[in-house]
Amino acid sequence: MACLPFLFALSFAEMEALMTLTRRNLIAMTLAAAALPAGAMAKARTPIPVILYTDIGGDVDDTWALLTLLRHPQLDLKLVVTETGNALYRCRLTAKLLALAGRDDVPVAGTGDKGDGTGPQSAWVGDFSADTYRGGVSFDGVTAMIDAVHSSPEPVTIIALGPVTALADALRRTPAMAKNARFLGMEGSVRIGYGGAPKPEVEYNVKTDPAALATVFAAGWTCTITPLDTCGLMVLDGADMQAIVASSDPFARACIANSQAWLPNAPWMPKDFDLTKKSSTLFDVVAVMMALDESDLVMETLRLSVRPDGMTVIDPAGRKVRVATAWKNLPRFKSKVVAALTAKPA
Ligand SMILES: [Ca+2]
Repeated sequence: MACLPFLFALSFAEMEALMTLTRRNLIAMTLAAAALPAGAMAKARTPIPVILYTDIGGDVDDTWALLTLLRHPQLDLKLVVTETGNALYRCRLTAKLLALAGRDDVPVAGTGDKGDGTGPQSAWVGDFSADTYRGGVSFDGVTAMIDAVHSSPEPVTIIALGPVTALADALRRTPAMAKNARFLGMEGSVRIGYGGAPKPEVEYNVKTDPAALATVFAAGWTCTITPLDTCGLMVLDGADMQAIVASSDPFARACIANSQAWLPNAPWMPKDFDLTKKSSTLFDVVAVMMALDESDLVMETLRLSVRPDGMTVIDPAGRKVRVATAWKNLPRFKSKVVAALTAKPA
């Protein structure tokens, strides 16, 4: 308020000039902040406790998402829980990525069938053993998740990157966990389908277990999603992809190496798909980044219901969900992801 007499003394033109200068300063400050390494940004914020809940090892985007998360220390990763069975393989992959990132303190827990330890990214996982992983690998992810939420002094953000069967099990077993957590998921399709298709369609994570997402939506916590409307458009190409391909950063190298291991085992991908020019769709990276930064997205609060066929529909009888329905600035979002994955440690 002390500046008011000074402002009243200014002419309209002078006021306008001052506001232009202030806008420029704000833009400069924003750009400077965006250019800061993740570590420097972390000092400005209190870390957010996070559980990553993922079907990593099926599509490769979960791998990109985990590595993106690990480049943001403002997200304090407490636990990774794998979903949709084949738990030994998914846990070995997760543990190897965490070890690569120097985060082998993070426990990893599988759910569903243990499987034989192999899957689409096995060529990258190699002979990495879950037995010697320092943070520990276990196979009761439901209990691990409940315990991690209950023991956290701060509310936990559960970032869900796959079908939510085990998360729904956890909620049914311990409904009170919703009081100390929020849900942030890559789930559904509201107005746009895969690859920007002009109509919504059934999305894989929801289709796999629609009742589970209905249970998650029925819980007493905040629900936020990136549906296909936004995450389905997240593909790196052009200069963005070249920056990843050319980088010697171990995170960027791991993204490329895992994509190369995975591609021959992803029959839905085009046979001539060229990973030197374009990434696969990085759906899950959007959910991870939203835990910190929604500034590049249009957020709407919509009442949504989950239909038994897996459609997520706007419905006056549905529950309120915060939905990333469109992009404000997808190029800027992509550049943030590229910066995170190519930021060589100082
Ligand atoms: Ca996923």
